[in-house]
Amino acid sequence: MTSEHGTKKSLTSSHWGTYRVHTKSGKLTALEGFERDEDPSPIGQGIVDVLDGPMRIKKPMVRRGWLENGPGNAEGGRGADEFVEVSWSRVIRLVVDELNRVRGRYGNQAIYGGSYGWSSAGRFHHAQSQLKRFLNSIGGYTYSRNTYSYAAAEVTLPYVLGDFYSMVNGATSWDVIKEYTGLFVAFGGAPLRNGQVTNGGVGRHVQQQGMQEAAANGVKVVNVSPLRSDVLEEMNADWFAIYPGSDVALLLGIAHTLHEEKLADTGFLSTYTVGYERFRDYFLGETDGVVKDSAWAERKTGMPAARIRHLARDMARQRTMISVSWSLTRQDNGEQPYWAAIAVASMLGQLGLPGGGIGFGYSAMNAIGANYQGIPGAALPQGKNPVKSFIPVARITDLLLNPGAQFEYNGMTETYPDIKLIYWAGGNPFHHHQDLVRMRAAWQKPDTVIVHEWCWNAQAKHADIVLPAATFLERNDIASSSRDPFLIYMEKAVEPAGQSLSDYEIFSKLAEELGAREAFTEGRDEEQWLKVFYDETCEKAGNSGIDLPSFEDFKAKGWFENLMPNEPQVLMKAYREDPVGNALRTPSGKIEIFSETVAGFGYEECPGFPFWNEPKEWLGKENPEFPMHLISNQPKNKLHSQLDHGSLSRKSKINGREPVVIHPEDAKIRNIKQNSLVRIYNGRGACLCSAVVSDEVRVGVLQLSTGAWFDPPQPGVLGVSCQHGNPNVLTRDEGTSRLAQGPSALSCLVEIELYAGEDLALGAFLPPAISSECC
Ligand SMILES: Nc1nc2c(c(=O)[nH]1)N[C@H]1C(S)=C(S)[C@@H](COP(=O)(O)OP(=O)(O)OC[C@H]3O[C@@H](n4cnc5c(=O)[nH]c(N)nc54)[C@H](O)[C@@H]3O)O[C@H]1N2
Ligand SMILES: Nc1nc2c(c(=O)[nH]1)N[C@H]1C(S)=C(S)[C@@H](COP(=O)(O)OP(=O)(O)OC[C@H]3O[C@@H](n4cnc5c(=O)[nH]c(N)nc54)[C@H](O)[C@@H]3O)O[C@H]1N2
Ligand SMILES: [Mo]
Repeated sequence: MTSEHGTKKSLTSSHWGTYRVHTKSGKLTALEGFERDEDPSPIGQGIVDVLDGPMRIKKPMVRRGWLENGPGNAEGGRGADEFVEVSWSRVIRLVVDELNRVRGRYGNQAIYGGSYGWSSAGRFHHAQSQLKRFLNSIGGYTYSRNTYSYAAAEVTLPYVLGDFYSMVNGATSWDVIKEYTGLFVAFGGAPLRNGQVTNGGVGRHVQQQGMQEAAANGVKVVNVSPLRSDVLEEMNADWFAIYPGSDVALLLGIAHTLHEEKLADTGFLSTYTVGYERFRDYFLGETDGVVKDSAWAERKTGMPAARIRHLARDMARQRTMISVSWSLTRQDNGEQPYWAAIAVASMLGQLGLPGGGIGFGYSAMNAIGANYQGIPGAALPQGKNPVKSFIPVARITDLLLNPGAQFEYNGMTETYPDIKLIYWAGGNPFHHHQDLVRMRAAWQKPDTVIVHEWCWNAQAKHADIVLPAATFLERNDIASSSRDPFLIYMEKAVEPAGQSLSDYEIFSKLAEELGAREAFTEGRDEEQWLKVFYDETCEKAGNSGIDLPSFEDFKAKGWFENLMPNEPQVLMKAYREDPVGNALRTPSGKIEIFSETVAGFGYEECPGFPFWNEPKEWLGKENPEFPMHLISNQPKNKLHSQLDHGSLSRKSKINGREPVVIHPEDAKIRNIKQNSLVRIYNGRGACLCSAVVSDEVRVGVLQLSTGAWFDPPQPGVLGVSCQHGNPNVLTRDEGTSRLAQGPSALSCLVEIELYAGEDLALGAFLPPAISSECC
């Protein structure tokens, strides 16, 4: 946009939205919601005060212990030692020599490059892709599979519905729901706060409007969740505040009622599914002698049997959409809730009908339930990884602690390699991983940890070598994402702070020294890559009938909107219309309520049909020591840990600490008041938080968002593992089951008390001690 009074307003995009970037005299002053977005997210503004603030990493940094003693077990030095500023030429030499040493002595599989994380939007500067392309250009790395978001579903759904991603992205759109749906049953709710983001960028936010229109059209909503605020207030949801982790039991109780009352659609079941009998025999108790009727489900969920039966009848009586939030997968046996929901939706027989059936995570992101034809973007080719060793992504600590040990995953038995070097760019395991005390100890073991970061979060503080990365505001890129009508040119708004460089420039320098410059760069700079990306985008768009302007015109305007008419979207419509011609990609071509393949793996916790396992930690049994269930869900004011140090997130803290929501009854018996400083603890760790007393959580449940930067106190302080409120010092680090080995953070019991220990000064938003290299 044109300059006026020395200010400039270029366009940029982020996972949380598209913004006009205001700068004055080369400094960032504001991020303003994109004029074409009617519901922009406030998250963007959070970067303004920190882009060039004291937490910015402006020079290459090396941990003193590593610099002086060389590579090796850090023995507690990672996350404790001071850092030494070094020059780019020095640090490039150090990284190159270390990569060569590790590759030469142990082979490339000793490098862990799984590097999970969201990094930033922009097709080209996607940090994780950059890292993987770089590592592949020098012989590969041990990689990771699946996500933290919904690993259990990524592994299970291909067996049940033939595919996962098309089922998520193909969600029936809100415009169809508002017309056709009578009842919207939301397991885990449909939290608007999560709908602020989509990976890859958002040009137009649609969730709020979708939900408001559905509410205005009289769609009834049931919120099955421990948290009332998981559904927009104006949807007036009927709140089913079940015990966390008991959704499968509720679904079994519903299935049993549907069967008993002859409400199951037997025609649908026989035409479109296989294996229903196995599931039926199970809920009737014929397989294990336990009848899973509504009375049984009452004992498991804490919901009255009559309400469960009533819900089942309500679901059968009208067009019903079942939404299962992604959170249901991030728990012990997280493979089962989706499978059970698919089985119940099959019994209702409405899959493929407008407004009926199932949806995987409405409002988990802005894209779910949107009906735009996205503009298919280009992606950085990552090359070929000759290394075959991998882990299910959430097994990182096990990998570091148990080299040579075997693990089971998705019908396979694999071996953990011995990792000597961790290389991470664009993710934060000190945010995303569970049982951080255990992970922090394991993190000391490798010889070297290299991280690209732009701010001094816990991930940077726990590295040996920190390479200062430029942010999305400091480079040019192109953004597009699924189910969003916009293609955005992300114009560089300010110069990179200090000596920071884009991940691409960093890897280009390293590749040069390692003799891989051509393989990594193909002789292109940023501008040339963007042109290649744009040409590819034009070609793909052209195939879908979308005519893009020239690159120059696109850049000058900053955005392109796909104005093609939006087809109302109905999940599994094609399959319903022609189950033979449009067979699913399962062995039978049908919905597999029983999967022979999964049964063949022989995992007793996963017998091949939707199955109830009692979670290892939940409220359905007496827990005298740790009687509260901790829900660590997504934060409203940021994406994960990103911008926790920014103004918006810091405004939401109470006395500098992350708020934890506690029910008035639970607060009263512990003498906890509004804003009390509290300590949440279990056998794995403890964190300090500030209390918010509210009945928006069910009794027995605590809600503490993820995202507070991990802040371990000084050595010697007992009984506190994080003084700022990171829930991952409390969560379990165990796979969902042997099938998916996904994270199970949401199955977590704790106790909470008033904090009576010593006064602790927060360190999360202070940089580490830094000295310049001298003499
Ligand atoms: N207890 C609990 N834990 C959870 C979850 C939960 O529900 N409960 N949810 C899980 C889920 S679903 C997810 S997806 C994960 C998210 O975990 P992550 O994706 O790892 O979290 P982020 O904070 O988004 O990490 C992105 C990092 O990339 C950095 N970054 C941004 N842009 C760039 C760039 O251009 N270059 C480089 N080099 N770095 C950049 C940011 O500063 C940040 O440190 O957390 C998981 N953890
Ligand atoms: N603002 C913002 N938006 C985000 C993110 C973010 O960090 N910030 N992260 C993004 C990412 S990476 C992802 S994967 C998605 C995640 O999307 P989700 O997985 O849907 O998000 P959560 O907020 O973790 O969980 C939603 C709700 O599930 C409920 N819940 C938890 N356990 C149970 C249970 O056992 N049973 C039932 N019935 N309900 C339960 C909780 O009350 C919680 O509020 O969000 C995305 N959107
Ligand atoms: Mo996620």
